[in-house]
Amino acid sequence: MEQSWRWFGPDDPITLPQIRQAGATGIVTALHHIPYGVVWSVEEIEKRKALIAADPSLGLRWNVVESLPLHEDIKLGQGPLDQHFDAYRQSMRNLAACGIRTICYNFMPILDWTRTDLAYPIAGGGRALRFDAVKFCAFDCFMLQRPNAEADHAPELIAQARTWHDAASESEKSALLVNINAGLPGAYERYDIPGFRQILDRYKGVGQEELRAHFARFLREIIPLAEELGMRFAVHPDDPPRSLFGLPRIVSNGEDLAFITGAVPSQANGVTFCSGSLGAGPMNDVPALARRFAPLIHFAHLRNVAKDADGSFMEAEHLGGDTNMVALMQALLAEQHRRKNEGREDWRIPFRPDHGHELLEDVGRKTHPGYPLIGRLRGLAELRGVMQAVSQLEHRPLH
Ligand code: DNO
Repeated sequence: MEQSWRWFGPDDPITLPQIRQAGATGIVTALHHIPYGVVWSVEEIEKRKALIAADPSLGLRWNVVESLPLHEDIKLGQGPLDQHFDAYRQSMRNLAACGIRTICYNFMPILDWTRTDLAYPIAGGGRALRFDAVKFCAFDCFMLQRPNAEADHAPELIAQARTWHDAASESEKSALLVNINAGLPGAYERYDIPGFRQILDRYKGVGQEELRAHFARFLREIIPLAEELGMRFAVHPDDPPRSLFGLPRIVSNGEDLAFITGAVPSQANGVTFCSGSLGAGPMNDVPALARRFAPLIHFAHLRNVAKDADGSFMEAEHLGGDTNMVALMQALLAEQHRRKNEGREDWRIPFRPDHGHELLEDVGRKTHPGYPLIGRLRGLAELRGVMQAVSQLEHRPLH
């Protein structure tokens, strides 16, 4: 397994030497300054690559793109689609020309990962990300006032949400809006309430069937070229894996992954196995999903969540929470073993500690929500321990 780390580029307050000290050698990054839909030029890609490799003593390399984002039109199935697909394919050619071949992307409509709290206090003074079903319901029903929103939430939740909303100050409400928007790195698109209503309006008529059809079209447009270029595409699951704002979500469970990987069957059409996103769904047995889709796992995000009965969840310690991380690691190392025995050169699965609690000096530092230094360093260290133990006990190759 290739120990990797998400780096947001030169503006990230976490430096490359710090990442090396955390023990990672793979750098997962993206050209966040380029707006969605615009081609990534060879020059821009080379610039980022050179930055990562500038100090050879660090031994870092750009191993995964996260993400090569899709223009919203592609998800909506509207607008100048041919132009968008051409631009996307050109970025793919340019990345392959620079030797970067593993690409993470998602197919979540409008919002990427969604939380209601970005700094929820944990014991001892640290902070964590949290999704609170009551606050989310309050936002949907009483702040956004989405028509028929009540139909999508349990009556007990709506009652609690009303109480929260009636008691909340203006600043608590605006913080909630900011938090719900926070999962959009990169193009930094942010919506206010009218903006939200407008973009939701554009999705009228796009249900699960339509969104799946748009996804299948995207795959037909890009997977043949990915095969030609020797690239591995890896879709990131929905986070959380449930419908939000009445929008369909189609990368949430085993059935969804089977549809996607079956739509254009190919080694190039694979999965980013995000244990935290999948783990937030009560229907998902995370290690079983890893075993089921193992040959198509091109990249792994490892983290854990602790779920509540009402649909809320907390981001837990990497080895805490509801997912058995040892069983998951066993599945990933077994898959690596299989790849190595096949004689594949690319047998190592890149993974990164996903998210992390803000711990110690992390608190108050302006890092991206979920991406502090010490919390992730701790997560990676714990995962490395599990990896070592499983590989020794089961005689699996490590790296
Ligand atoms: C959250 C991340 C996601 C991921 C995208 C991939 O922390 O894992 O934002 O980068 O969904 O496209």
